[in-house]
Amino acid sequence: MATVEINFDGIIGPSHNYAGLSLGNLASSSHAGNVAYPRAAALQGLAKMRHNLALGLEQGLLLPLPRPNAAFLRAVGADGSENPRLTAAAWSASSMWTANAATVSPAADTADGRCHLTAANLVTMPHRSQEWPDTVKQLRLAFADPAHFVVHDAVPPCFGDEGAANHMRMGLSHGALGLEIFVYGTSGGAFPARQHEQASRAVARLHRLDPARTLFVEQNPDAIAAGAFHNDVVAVANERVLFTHELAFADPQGTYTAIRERFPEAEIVVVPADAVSLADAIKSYLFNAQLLTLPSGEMALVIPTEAWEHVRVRAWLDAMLASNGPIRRVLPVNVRQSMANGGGPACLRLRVVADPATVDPRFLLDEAKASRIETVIAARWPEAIALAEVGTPALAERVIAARLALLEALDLTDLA
Ligand code: SUG
Repeated sequence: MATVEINFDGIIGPSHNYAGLSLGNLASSSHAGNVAYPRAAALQGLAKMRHNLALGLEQGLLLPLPRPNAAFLRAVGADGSENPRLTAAAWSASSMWTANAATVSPAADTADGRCHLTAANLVTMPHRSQEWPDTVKQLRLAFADPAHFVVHDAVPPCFGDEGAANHMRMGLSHGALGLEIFVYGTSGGAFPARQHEQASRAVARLHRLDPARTLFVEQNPDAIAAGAFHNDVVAVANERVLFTHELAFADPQGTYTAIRERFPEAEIVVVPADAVSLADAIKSYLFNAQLLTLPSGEMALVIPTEAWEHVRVRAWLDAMLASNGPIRRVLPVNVRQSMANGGGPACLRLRVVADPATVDPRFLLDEAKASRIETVIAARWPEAIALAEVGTPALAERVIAARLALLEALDLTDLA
């Protein structure tokens, strides 16, 4: 099979909860302390994967990381009872947001003609900073073929790196030479700027990208301050199209010009702030969408139902669909459990351009496997988790056994 885009969604783990761990992520803070529904959450995520499969697209999966993370608790000298936030960090199911697992450069862009993946260190948030060693282990299994893939360790923790959430790629097609756009933050007012410019530059060097086809762009500090803790909350690109909020970048016109100079075929769809304010964009997650090329060649935007139901966002989408723009379809999906932690459809997936035959088939999804996963989730994932239960031995036992049952069902006990 030819090179295609494969979206690898993170299966939402059995310890999914609302601990409010992410300063600057307004949904995370505002839902802190709510009861979470891990089973419903994982089934919503699975339904999104099936939705994309049914569109005729290649779909991959990544497994939840081991939680509670005993190694993390040991490393901070805690047994899990002293500090509720440390306990919650060790229990977080945040690896579901695989857009933060790594940055990916397809083979067409790299000097050695292999697809490069660099795990993200996620150092800004303690609960996320512990993900990368297990992420690397998983990526090295999924993308083990050295003729086609290189998996790099995370860049040093002095430079925060949040992976593909701050990386966009444009090109005539997925398999063609692309323009890679890295978006970094310098300040975000009261909120942290999570992506360091030097992390982006290190990843570009490690991936052996052509400097003439690489751009480094500053995120608008006002966007971070308004709650766009990752660039993918305010912009998304796919092939020829960049779909962006007017206030996404520190220098919007300079950014568009730089893109057009390097990629004249670029079509930039800008949503003006007077139609959809930054606050509306962040609340609805309009841009945290999967902009997909369907087998017909048409582009579709997979958005959260929150965006579809938002009056001003809906008005803008209706006008866009009525115009002759490059995005021809809008497809709402329900990922409400993830959304309440600030993770929309785009956060839940890592895009990899590759020939599926070169990927470990255990990480590729089809209907039969989706049914197997569904059975395990329905039987083993806790129905509800209240924050007070996080850290308890009974729940730990349940969460560990649930993940193990999934690994067994997928023949992936190498990750146990
Ligand atoms: O890192 N939320 C995640 C959401 C990640 C979204 N990803 C992208 N935009 N690509 C984060 O802030 C919340 C956890 C909690 O509050 O319990 C959390 O980690």
